[in-house]
Amino acid sequence: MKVLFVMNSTDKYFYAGIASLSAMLKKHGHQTKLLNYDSRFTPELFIEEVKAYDPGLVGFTILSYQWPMIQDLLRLVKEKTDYPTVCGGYHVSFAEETVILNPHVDYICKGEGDHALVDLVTAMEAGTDDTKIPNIWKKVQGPDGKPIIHRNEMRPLPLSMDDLPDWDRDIFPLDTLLQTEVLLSYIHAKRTMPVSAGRGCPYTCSYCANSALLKMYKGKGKFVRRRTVPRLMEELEYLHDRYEIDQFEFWDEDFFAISSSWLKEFFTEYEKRIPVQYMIGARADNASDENIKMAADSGCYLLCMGIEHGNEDFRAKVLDRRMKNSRVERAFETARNVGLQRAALNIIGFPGETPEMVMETLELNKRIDPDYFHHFIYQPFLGCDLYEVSKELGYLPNLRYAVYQQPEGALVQPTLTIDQIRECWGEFTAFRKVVDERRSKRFVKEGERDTMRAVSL
Ligand code: B12
Repeated sequence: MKVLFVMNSTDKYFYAGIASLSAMLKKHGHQTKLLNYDSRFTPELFIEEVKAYDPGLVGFTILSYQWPMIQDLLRLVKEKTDYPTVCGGYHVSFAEETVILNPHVDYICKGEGDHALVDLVTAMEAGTDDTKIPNIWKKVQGPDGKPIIHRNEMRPLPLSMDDLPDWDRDIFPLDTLLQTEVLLSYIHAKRTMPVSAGRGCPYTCSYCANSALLKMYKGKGKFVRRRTVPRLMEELEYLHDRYEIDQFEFWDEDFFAISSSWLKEFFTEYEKRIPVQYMIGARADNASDENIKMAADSGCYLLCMGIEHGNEDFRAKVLDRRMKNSRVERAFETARNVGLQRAALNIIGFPGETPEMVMETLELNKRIDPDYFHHFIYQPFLGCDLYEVSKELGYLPNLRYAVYQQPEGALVQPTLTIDQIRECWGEFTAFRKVVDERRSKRFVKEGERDTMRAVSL
């Protein structure tokens, strides 16, 4: 069957979810295509391209902030064509009832869709029963005109990550993107390829979808999974040769949150076999001196660490993120000493925060003196514990789109007004300029170009 994926992203053109699903469908003999509804499109052109492909199924991937736009696209597809529609992605997993009740949605996929989508497409093609596929919900019209929804159980998580095929990168206009240097979370002047060593994170930070995913998959198998090192190396070698890339960007939540034997094997093999540098993200409390040093020796050039908040107590109690500031400072210092560049990620505007507490975050960042400094406005996402807290307190902003880089997108709360956030935001932005300038000067001094400019995440 021909499956057409639709996404709506104006910033990121590569989607791990679509890359995984497309690879799996192709492995099972199906064809895929992707339309990213960006500024190139008009509704007319979009429908023209949908019809030209003539798919058996149109699949939408949805992050929460994309849902308003995706609803417009779903309506277009249903008003202008007869193609069945299926929705998946983070928003769908946590707002499943809302999405399936949308009149233009036929199926949804809850959670990981690799096997579920193949099962659905196989059943649709064979004309067999598609109402009992685990992870898939189907909506049909009842005799009284009211919708009947077949809500199915979650299937166990795939046992081995090695059984899943490598991401399908060819579904994305990758060459163009590599050449125009606009990819991923940074603008790189180098050809950079996103990769993933596995899936899942063991932590339950209250602002992240992960806590909700852990609950959703409870009893369904191991959530934190890694590919075996030989299998991962095979893919890295292949990608390096095939796309002539200069560096890898790992998208794992916390690269160090895995057994030390896996890490040691990875670092040893990477150093031996992969001739280009790479970047990773990790929690500071897992970034031990030993891990940082091994990573640097093997070719890691950038370590991104989420600090999120400078007040240790608030970070532990409200964000459910228990780590000492001394640990954070140590990780940044060790990383600098072994020659790694260090990125710090921070969030402003949590429920119950005050301007003084926001400034504690800035103070901590000044102490650790990062090479890249990012700050975002807290966005409450459905499914996360902190969304529920913000909702109960009546703080949810009345916004159609998530705005994580504008103070106006913040929670509406008495302890931290939008005006106060604006002031803090100004100070954070001023610090970011200092960090950027310092980094650029250092690169010039070292005879290198500052090849990477951080953009929005
Ligand atoms: C890696 C990552 C990124 C990467 C790349 C994301 C990408 N485009 O692929 C970068 C750093 C670029 C990034 C950016 C952002 N991210 Co991000 N990111 C993640 C992270 C850590 C892992 C995501 C991932 O790769 N998962 C693995 C893939 C394979 O899984 P998947 O995408 O869910 O796809 C599976 C299923 O969902 C399903 N599925 C997905 N689509 C479809 C479609 C169909 C038809 C079907 C049937 C099934 C299906 O099947 C897939 C395969 O099993 C998560 C956090 C987490 N704990 O998971 C946040 C997360 C996804 N990010 C999030 C957000 C909000 C953002 C940003 C807006 C920035 C920000 N402020 O956080 C930007 C948006 C950029 C964009 N347009 O993508 C939120 C989304 C919350 C929500 N409810 O929408 C998350 C959950 C973090 C959080 N705050 O909780 N992110």
